[in-house]
Amino acid sequence: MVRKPPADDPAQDAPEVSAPRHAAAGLPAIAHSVRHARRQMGVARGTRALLRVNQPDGFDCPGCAWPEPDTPHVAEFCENGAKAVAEEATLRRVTPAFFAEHPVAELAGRSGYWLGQQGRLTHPMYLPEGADRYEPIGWDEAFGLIAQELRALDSPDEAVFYTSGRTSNEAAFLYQLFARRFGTNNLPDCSNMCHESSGSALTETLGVGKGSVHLKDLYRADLIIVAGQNPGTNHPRMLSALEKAKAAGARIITVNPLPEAGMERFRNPQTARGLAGPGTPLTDLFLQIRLGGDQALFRLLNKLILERPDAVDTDFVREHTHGFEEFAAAARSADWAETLRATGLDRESVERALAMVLQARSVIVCWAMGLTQHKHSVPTIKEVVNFLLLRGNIGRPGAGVCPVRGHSNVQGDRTMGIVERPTPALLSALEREFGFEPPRRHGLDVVNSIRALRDGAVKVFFAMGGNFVAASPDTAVTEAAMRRARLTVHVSTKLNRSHCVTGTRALILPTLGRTERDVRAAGEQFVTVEDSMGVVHASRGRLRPASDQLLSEPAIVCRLARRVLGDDDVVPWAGFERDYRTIRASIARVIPGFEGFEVRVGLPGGFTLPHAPRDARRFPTATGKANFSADPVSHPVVPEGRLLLQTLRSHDQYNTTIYGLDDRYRGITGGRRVVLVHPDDARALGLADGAYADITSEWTDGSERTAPGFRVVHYPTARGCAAAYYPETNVLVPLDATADVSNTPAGKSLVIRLTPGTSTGE
Ligand SMILES: Nc1nc2c(c(=O)[nH]1)N[C@H]1C(S)=C(S)[C@@H](COP(=O)(O)OP(=O)(O)OC[C@H]3O[C@@H](n4cnc5c(=O)[nH]c(N)nc54)[C@H](O)[C@@H]3O)O[C@H]1N2
Ligand SMILES: Nc1nc2c(c(=O)[nH]1)N[C@H]1C(S)=C(S)[C@@H](COP(=O)(O)OP(=O)(O)OC[C@H]3O[C@@H](n4cnc5c(=O)[nH]c(N)nc54)[C@H](O)[C@@H]3O)O[C@H]1N2
Ligand SMILES: [Mo]
Repeated sequence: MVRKPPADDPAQDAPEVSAPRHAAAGLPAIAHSVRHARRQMGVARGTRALLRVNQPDGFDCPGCAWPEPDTPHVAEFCENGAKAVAEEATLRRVTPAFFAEHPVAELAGRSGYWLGQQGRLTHPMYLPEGADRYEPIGWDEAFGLIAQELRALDSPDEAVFYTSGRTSNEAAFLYQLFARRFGTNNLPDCSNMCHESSGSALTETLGVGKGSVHLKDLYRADLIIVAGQNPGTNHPRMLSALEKAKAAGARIITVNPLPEAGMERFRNPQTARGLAGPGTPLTDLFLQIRLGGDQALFRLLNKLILERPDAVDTDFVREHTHGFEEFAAAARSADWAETLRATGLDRESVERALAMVLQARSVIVCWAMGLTQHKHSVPTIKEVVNFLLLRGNIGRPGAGVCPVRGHSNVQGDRTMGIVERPTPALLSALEREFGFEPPRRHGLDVVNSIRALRDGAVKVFFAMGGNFVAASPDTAVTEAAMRRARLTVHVSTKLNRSHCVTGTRALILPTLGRTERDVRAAGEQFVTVEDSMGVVHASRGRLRPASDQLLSEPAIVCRLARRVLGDDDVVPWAGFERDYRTIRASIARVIPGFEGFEVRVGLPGGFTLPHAPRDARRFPTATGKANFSADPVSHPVVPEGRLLLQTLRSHDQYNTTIYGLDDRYRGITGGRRVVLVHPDDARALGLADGAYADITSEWTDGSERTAPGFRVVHYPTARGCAAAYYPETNVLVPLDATADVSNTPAGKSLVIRLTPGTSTGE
């Protein structure tokens, strides 16, 4: 059962529901930004903070990874960027007195929302063995304790080092260096739960696991397909780019089980027309697909393209690709009836989509979690690549793959070597630069780290940011696994659930956020980040730090490394901590594409990393060509009386950080325990709008998991599909329910049944 939270914890199970909206942003978005900023930061700090977001001399928005335009608007942020900044730059504080007042067991009974609302962490805190609450600890003592536990391990592989995607390039580079110098590749990161499927599919087919388009390509595209993504909430500045693309003549197809307001109509708050007028309609064709139907859809489109010989870019296919015949044979056998069943679409919509595809010279496909978090996500994304290769839509202006990344520096962290299966080239470069032999054994990703913790094979868990316990699948299993660790350490800005579900001993190490001034021995420092389109630029914190006890992430890694490895280590940790230019000098020698880093990052707008398929139609794959694939088509099979559930974000959260209880565009306020179901499906199950239901997921091994007390909302989602918010629904996602190849938790296609229940508050 879900325990009713204490009375001063905002109730999350009394949602009120109104009709979904049909447009995003506009004046209400500005009003919400200002309200959040004032509530958390006050007027002066709030204004100062927001005017520095995404400006050349300011900091990179800690929200999403969408790129900045070359000439940013004075207010180059969005409602949700403003909330991300307010959340970090808040004036509220979690001090040692707070921890003295609240035992860990009590904090564990709190909602994630309440924990986050308490404010910024100010002091290093320690939970000794058997103690019931955290107590303050000095930095030196904290590092000493971690060093002692790490040295006591039988093997370096008994430690894991998790990263969330807000970490700067500099911190990420040092962190992977420390893990490898210590002796392990156990570097799971949030990407394992996010775009890993994209990375796997793109590396195999194109040779580079990243997107191949720039902002200017979007403005040049004839057709943009946005599949499995809700930019109105999660990448709001993308709507400005789509608006600009439309003004230049692009058409947009949206593929989604939900009609998301942001893709319907956009009221650009930076223009008068957007503020006062009706806004710009974005979607020209809405394909309301069933969850997990995308591979079947793209396979059928590919068959239809193949049926028109002049529609295929035969020169491109001949010169640049491999595996065409096998792919074409598979695609030709695609079946209309089967595809319509898998997708829930009608024949006319598919034909309209095809007509738009055939009319478009250049096509871009954008996607996010709706494509990456299914069992068959990797073959799905490979089918998208087939679709683009067929008409030569890779490596020319206005065309390409555009996986839209989540965390603001998740792509940069990977580039810096945060990866559990490093390439031999990376390891050799590290060896050349620092003169030690990095471990070659592959390490653990997120799901395998949980298994290893569960089995007692990992004893120290260290997190550079994030909220591992709440973000990971199978909450009960993950929490039990975490409690088996000897030591859990979190480098964090804000209090979260991972601080309350700990190993035998636990540490919280408070750190500077993106918005804050970072002064080291050599003076004020800046850091760098890489956006979703491979552009690297500087980020300079401008605000006074939340406490004078905070250390930057690079400083934390350097001091820990010195404690563990000694002051005479081959890596110049002390120098790195003093002056981040020395870190960048090493990055320039180790990571391809970073030559001349210090100079180029000083250029306006930074610099773009090389991308062989985009720049030169060169494909560094195993075959040396772009690879077509011929995977079998699959889609989730749902037994009678069951639904497919996706776990997704509300408009008022950042992953596990809950900003508020207002999922404005979907018309849901005052609560988060809701399940959106098509009215006809709900009625067939005997569930009226406003009824309460328990959600039970059914897994192939016969096991079941239940989350009780969700208000049923009749909602215009695709038939047979349902939606509910993450992280509350992570209790329903089995640890073993992962995507093939990428091992990403399959949180977007759970077979569930709904049974009448009661509100958990009752
Ligand atoms: N404000 C805010 N911004 C964020 C985040 C946040 O939590 N809040 N999170 C950040 C992170 S880490 C990430 S990864 C991104 C996430 O960005 P999104 O991927 O946009 O986030 P989700 O809420 O998971 O939404 C998934 C979308 O895909 C659709 N979808 C689900 N399953 C399918 C399917 O099978 N097929 C198709 N075609 N569509 C499907 C859903 O209806 C929904 O519109 O956003 C980043 N930005
Ligand atoms: N069921 C389900 N599960 C999912 C998803 C889903 O769609 N459905 N989405 C998955 C995805 S895409 C992702 S990316 C993961 C997210 O997983 P994580 O990245 O682990 O989770 P976040 O909620 O983003 O982490 C928030 C915490 O990060 C810390 N933090 C914030 N800024 C900083 C900083 O600058 N430095 C440091 N050191 N700490 C900071 C704060 O303490 C805050 O509490 O969740 C995944 N889990
Ligand atoms: Mo993500």
